[in-house]
Parts: sequence; structure tokens; C-alpha cells
Amino acid sequence: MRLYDDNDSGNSYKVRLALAQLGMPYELVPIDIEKGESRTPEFLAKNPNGRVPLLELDDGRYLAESNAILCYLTEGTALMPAASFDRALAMQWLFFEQYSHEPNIATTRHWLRAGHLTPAREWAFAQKRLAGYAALGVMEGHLAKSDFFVAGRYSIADIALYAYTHVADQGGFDLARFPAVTAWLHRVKMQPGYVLM
Ligand SMILES: N[C@@H](CCC(=O)N[C@@H](CS)C(=O)NCC(=O)O)C(=O)O
Repeated sequence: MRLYDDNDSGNSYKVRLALAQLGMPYELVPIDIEKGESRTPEFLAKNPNGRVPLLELDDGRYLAESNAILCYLTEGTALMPAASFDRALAMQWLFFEQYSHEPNIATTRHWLRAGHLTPAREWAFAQKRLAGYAALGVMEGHLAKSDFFVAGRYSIADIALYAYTHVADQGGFDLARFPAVTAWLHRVKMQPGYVLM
């Protein structure tokens, strides 16, 4: 398999982390999104949405969207909950991540790191800050009662939510306000096969 990946992208890191923990070999194809490398005609022919991560299977098929890639890679493994309701709960957290968490926490981080926080974005930035804190609050409530997101054990839901939460401080979020989230970040880091972003 080939993974098209930007090394500062949390969405790409989710896939790298899962592949490492599953012990699956793959070839990494670095894509620098800041240089527009995900928007070239060659890349758009592979993923018309112009984004990483993108997985290329050995038979030449492509799969985009980090959480879809996570589902594909983890099917039948310990990272995908076995019981159908638990699997649905994992999906619940994956959709939460993509709708309530990533658009707020990842985007503000990217704007700050890449120098994209223009005056025109100040209002959106403030809104995203509020919504990001709300998402962290939802996670805190859950993790105050449970060690992991689904069925009390590490799964793809943790991988998906870990990616941008563990670097949320780079987007200006104060994680010290969330002790249960902070303790969970440490538990994820202790999982076998863990790799740094
Ligand atoms: N929903 C997508 C989001 C992918 C995404 O936004 N990727 C960013 C990097 S984190 C990207 O490739 N941006 C480059 C661009 O939009 O040109 C996923 O989860 O994979």
C-alpha cells in the first residue's frame, strides 16, 4: 500500500498511527499541502477532493477520508470493536470528530501554524475556538466515566480523536482545563506500537 501524507496533518497521522499499531507495511509518499502538492492535476486524478491522507491499494484503487481509511484498515482487528452496537458507537465518535472536533481544533491549529489567520478570519477563528472547547467538553464528560471512547478499550475512535486533540495546544486550546482528556492522552501514548506525529 501507498500512503499519500503530509507530515503535519493530523488526518494523515491517524492513518500512520493505525498502520504502525497494526504492523502493516506501506510506502509513504510525502505531499506538502502548503506547496499545493495535493492540488496538482496528477494528485487530483487520484483524489478529486485534493486532500490527504489518501491510501493507494496494491491493486491500484484509492481510498480517501482519514476515518474511512481507518475503518478499512482495522476491519477484523482489535482496533475495530467487534459487537455491532460498539461499532456503531465508534462511528458515532468518528462522525463527531469530523463534524464537531476537527473543523474547529484542526483548522485553528493550521491557521496559526501556517500563518493563515488573516484579519478576515478573526471572527471565524473565535467561533471555532468556542466550538472546539465545546467538543473538548463533550470528550471530558465521556472520559471522566470511561478510560477510552468505546467499550472501555482502545479503538479507532481513540485514534481518530487523539490525532488533533494531542496537538490542540498548538491551536491555542488550554488542555489543562480537561484533566480526564489529559489522562486519556497519556493512556493512548502508552498503547503498543504508538508512534509520534
Ligand atoms: N475529511 C478529510 C479532511 C482531509 C483534509 O482536510 N486534509 C488536509 C490536510 S489535514 C489537506 O489535504 N489539505 C490540503 C488542501 O485542502 O489543499 C479527512 O478526514 O481525511
